[in-house]
Amino acid sequence: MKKLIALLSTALLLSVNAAHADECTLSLDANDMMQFSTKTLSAPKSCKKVTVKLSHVGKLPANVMGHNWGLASEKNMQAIITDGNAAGLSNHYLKPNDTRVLAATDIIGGGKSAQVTFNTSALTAGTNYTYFCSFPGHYAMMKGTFTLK
Ligand SMILES: [Cu+2]
Repeated sequence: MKKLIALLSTALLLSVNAAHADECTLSLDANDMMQFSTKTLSAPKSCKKVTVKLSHVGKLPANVMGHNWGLASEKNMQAIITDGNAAGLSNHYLKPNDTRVLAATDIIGGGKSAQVTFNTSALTAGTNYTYFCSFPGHYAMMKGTFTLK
Protein backbone atom coordinates (compact mmCIF):
# COMPACT_ATOMS: atom_id res chain seq x y z
CA MET A 1 0.00 0.00 0.00
CA LYS A 2 2.79 2.39 0.86
CA LYS A 3 4.40 1.65 -2.49
CA LEU A 4 1.14 2.39 -4.28
CA ILE A 5 0.79 5.71 -2.49
CA ALA A 6 4.37 6.58 -3.36
CA LEU A 7 3.72 5.73 -7.00
CA LEU A 8 0.52 7.77 -7.06
CA SER A 9 2.17 10.82 -5.52
CA THR A 10 5.04 10.54 -8.01
CA ALA A 11 2.52 10.45 -10.85
CA LEU A 12 0.74 13.48 -9.39
CA LEU A 13 4.00 15.41 -9.06
CA LEU A 14 4.93 14.59 -12.64
CA SER A 15 1.60 15.82 -13.95
CA VAL A 16 1.87 19.04 -11.93
CA ASN A 17 5.35 19.64 -13.33
CA ALA A 18 4.12 19.02 -16.87
CA ALA A 19 1.32 21.59 -16.51
CA HIS A 20 3.77 24.02 -14.98
CA ALA A 21 6.22 23.61 -17.85
CA ASP A 22 3.50 24.52 -20.36
CA GLU A 23 2.77 27.79 -18.57
CA CYS A 24 6.45 28.61 -18.87
CA THR A 25 6.48 28.23 -22.65
CA LEU A 26 5.25 31.22 -24.65
CA SER A 27 4.73 31.55 -28.39
CA LEU A 28 4.36 34.43 -30.78
CA ASP A 29 4.42 34.98 -34.53
CA ALA A 30 6.14 37.56 -36.69
CA ASN A 31 5.15 38.38 -40.25
CA ASP A 32 6.15 40.13 -43.48
CA MET A 33 4.33 43.28 -42.31
CA MET A 34 6.99 43.83 -39.62
CA GLN A 35 4.67 42.85 -36.80
CA PHE A 36 4.69 40.59 -33.76
CA SER A 37 1.36 38.87 -33.09
CA THR A 38 1.21 40.24 -29.55
CA LYS A 39 2.44 43.32 -27.68
CA THR A 40 2.44 41.63 -24.26
CA LEU A 41 3.80 38.35 -22.95
CA SER A 42 3.83 37.11 -19.39
CA ALA A 43 4.73 34.00 -17.47
CA PRO A 44 4.09 32.95 -13.87
CA LYS A 45 6.88 34.05 -11.54
CA SER A 46 7.10 30.41 -10.41
CA CYS A 47 8.78 29.59 -13.76
CA LYS A 48 12.48 29.03 -13.14
CA LYS A 49 13.01 29.01 -16.88
CA VAL A 50 10.90 30.50 -19.65
CA THR A 51 10.94 29.38 -23.26
CA VAL A 52 9.82 31.75 -26.01
CA LYS A 53 9.06 30.31 -29.43
CA LEU A 54 9.04 32.69 -32.38
CA SER A 55 7.48 31.65 -35.69
CA HIS A 56 8.00 33.78 -38.78
CA VAL A 57 4.77 33.19 -40.70
CA GLY A 58 5.81 35.36 -43.65
CA LYS A 59 7.65 34.44 -46.84
CA LEU A 60 10.45 37.00 -47.09
CA PRO A 61 14.04 35.89 -46.41
CA ALA A 62 16.05 36.80 -43.30
CA ASN A 63 18.18 39.44 -45.07
CA VAL A 64 15.05 41.34 -46.18
CA MET A 65 12.51 40.79 -43.41
CA GLY A 66 14.39 38.87 -40.73
CA HIS A 67 13.02 38.78 -37.21
CA ASN A 68 14.24 37.75 -33.81
CA TRP A 69 12.93 38.03 -30.27
CA GLY A 70 15.20 39.78 -27.81
CA LEU A 71 14.57 40.68 -24.18
CA ALA A 72 16.08 43.52 -22.16
CA SER A 73 15.38 46.24 -19.66
CA GLU A 74 13.51 49.04 -21.38
CA LYS A 75 16.32 51.52 -20.70
CA ASN A 76 18.83 49.32 -22.56
CA MET A 77 16.85 48.58 -25.71
CA GLN A 78 17.96 51.54 -27.82
CA ALA A 79 21.67 51.01 -27.17
CA ILE A 80 21.36 47.26 -27.76
CA ILE A 81 19.73 47.92 -31.13
CA THR A 82 22.30 50.55 -32.15
CA ASP A 83 25.15 48.13 -31.37
CA GLY A 84 23.19 45.30 -32.99
CA ASN A 85 22.87 47.19 -36.27
CA ALA A 86 26.65 47.54 -36.37
CA ALA A 87 27.10 43.84 -35.56
CA GLY A 88 25.15 42.86 -38.69
CA LEU A 89 23.06 39.93 -39.84
CA SER A 90 25.86 37.40 -39.30
CA ASN A 91 25.59 38.22 -35.58
CA HIS A 92 21.78 38.21 -35.66
CA TYR A 93 21.86 42.00 -35.27
CA LEU A 94 23.11 41.77 -31.70
CA LYS A 95 26.56 42.58 -30.40
CA PRO A 96 28.21 39.25 -29.48
CA ASN A 97 28.06 38.52 -25.73
CA ASP A 98 26.03 41.66 -25.02
CA THR A 99 25.27 41.24 -21.32
CA ARG A 100 22.41 43.76 -21.56
CA VAL A 101 20.52 41.21 -23.64
CA LEU A 102 18.62 38.97 -21.21
CA ALA A 103 17.57 36.50 -23.92
CA ALA A 104 17.42 36.37 -27.70
CA THR A 105 16.62 34.02 -30.54
CA ASP A 106 18.46 33.92 -33.84
CA ILE A 107 17.22 36.09 -36.71
CA ILE A 108 14.96 33.98 -38.92
CA GLY A 109 13.31 34.39 -42.30
CA GLY A 110 9.81 33.49 -43.47
CA GLY A 111 8.60 29.97 -42.76
CA LYS A 112 11.19 29.42 -40.02
CA SER A 113 10.95 29.29 -36.27
CA ALA A 114 13.38 29.78 -33.42
CA GLN A 115 13.24 29.58 -29.68
CA VAL A 116 15.18 30.61 -26.64
CA THR A 117 15.06 29.36 -23.05
CA PHE A 118 16.32 31.64 -20.31
CA ASN A 119 16.61 31.57 -16.53
CA THR A 120 14.28 33.94 -14.76
CA SER A 121 16.69 34.43 -11.84
CA ALA A 122 18.02 37.66 -13.40
CA LEU A 123 14.51 39.13 -13.70
CA THR A 124 12.37 40.85 -11.09
CA ALA A 125 8.75 39.76 -10.85
CA GLY A 126 6.28 42.56 -11.57
CA THR A 127 8.82 44.58 -13.56
CA ASN A 128 8.04 45.33 -17.19
CA TYR A 129 10.81 44.23 -19.55
CA THR A 130 10.89 45.09 -23.23
CA TYR A 131 11.04 42.57 -26.01
CA PHE A 132 11.93 43.59 -29.51
CA CYS A 133 13.17 42.57 -32.93
CA SER A 134 16.72 43.87 -33.45
CA PHE A 135 16.62 43.83 -37.28
CA PRO A 136 17.44 47.42 -38.31
CA GLY A 137 14.39 49.67 -38.01
CA HIS A 138 12.01 46.96 -36.86
CA TYR A 139 11.84 47.88 -33.17
CA ALA A 140 9.67 50.88 -34.01
CA MET A 141 6.83 48.45 -34.70
CA MET A 142 8.15 45.21 -33.27
CA LYS A 143 8.30 45.60 -29.54
CA GLY A 144 6.26 44.60 -26.56
CA THR A 145 6.25 44.09 -22.81
CA PHE A 146 7.28 40.96 -20.96
CA THR A 147 6.40 40.50 -17.31
CA LEU A 148 6.81 37.77 -14.73
CA LYS A 149 3.62 37.77 -12.69
CU1 LIG B 1 11.97 42.07 -37.37
